[in-house]
Amino acid sequence: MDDLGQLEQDLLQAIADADTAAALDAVRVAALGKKGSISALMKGMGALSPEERKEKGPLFNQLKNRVESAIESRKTALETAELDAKLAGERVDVTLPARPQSEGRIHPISQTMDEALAIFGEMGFTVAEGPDIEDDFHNFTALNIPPEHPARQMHDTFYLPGERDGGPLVLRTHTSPVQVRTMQVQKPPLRIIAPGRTYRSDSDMTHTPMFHQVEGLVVDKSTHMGHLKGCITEFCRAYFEIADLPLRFRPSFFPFTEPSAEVDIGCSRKDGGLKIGSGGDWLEILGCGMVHPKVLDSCGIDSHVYQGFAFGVGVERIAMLKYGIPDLRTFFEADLRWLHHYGFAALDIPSLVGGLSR
Ligand code: 2NL
Repeated sequence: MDDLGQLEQDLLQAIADADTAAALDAVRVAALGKKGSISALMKGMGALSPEERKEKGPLFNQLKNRVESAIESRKTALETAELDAKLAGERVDVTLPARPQSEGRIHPISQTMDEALAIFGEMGFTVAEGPDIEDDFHNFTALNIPPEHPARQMHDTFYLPGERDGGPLVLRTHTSPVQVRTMQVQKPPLRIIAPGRTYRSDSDMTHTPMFHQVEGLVVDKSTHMGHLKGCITEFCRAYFEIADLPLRFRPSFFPFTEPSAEVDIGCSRKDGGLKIGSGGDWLEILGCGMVHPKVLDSCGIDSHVYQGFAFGVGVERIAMLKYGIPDLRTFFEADLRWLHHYGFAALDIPSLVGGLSR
């Protein structure tokens, strides 16, 4: 083999042996760089005779072209191999189980309020809201609970520093003041529901200092007790999901309604257990009545033209009954294990959330 053939063979072997981009570049520099072996051949042409130049020139050029294209294809091969190795290392294993996602829960109080609001919403009620900090007038006086009235003591009120309109500030003891405010600014017909937090200075097995109420108010020219009974009956049957749930309206007393009633639903009590529905036993679940004419007048509604009914439901109580929560105080202990057990999924669409795990 002549020198040129030997040089080509050595270079092609070196190119094939180069296993990194850097090693290949070193071969390129050694052959085609300023001081490279092929560059030296090219430079040496000047010293040749015209005949020799005519013979060797094309050979040198062909050698140079073959080496260049060998380097180019080796470079492509190395880049492809490098990318393949990188992709193999980064491969996503689609068979791995998904990482667990922590999922929040709807608190049973929120769930129960949402359900109640949905039912009253269907009946045409709109939601009204008001401040937790109230004044004496809206919480008591407008509701026919004058100063020194025993109901003020009954309500175990939290009083706050400061006063408004000559009376003390209080944490509202019921959501009725929301309805008072609505009557002051809207003219009948009214059909509102007032959900929210309420406060009484009372704490034992069956009382927490903060609790929730959903109150309702309907005022129109000819609203009567039949409307009250129909509305409450509809609500109880829809909420407890028992179409023939028995109801009983018992005479009672509230300063803000006349007549007043307490409502019992049918249930059965057997060996410590309680089942809502028919069964001959009764369970008190809410209070209601026809709005006292004095309350309408205090709120700027002419009691000679308008009459109405109102009701108040304890949210904790109806939540405990429907969802079998035995202890009132657990609602507000912020125990995540409790919330996981008694809470509700925000998006209860099994096909989209949680997959086969639920
Ligand atoms: C109960 C009793 C009740 C009302 C709330 C009310 C509101 C206005 C006027 C008249 Cl603005 N009444 N609310 C009426 C009767 C009963 O709640 O035991 N709730 C847990």
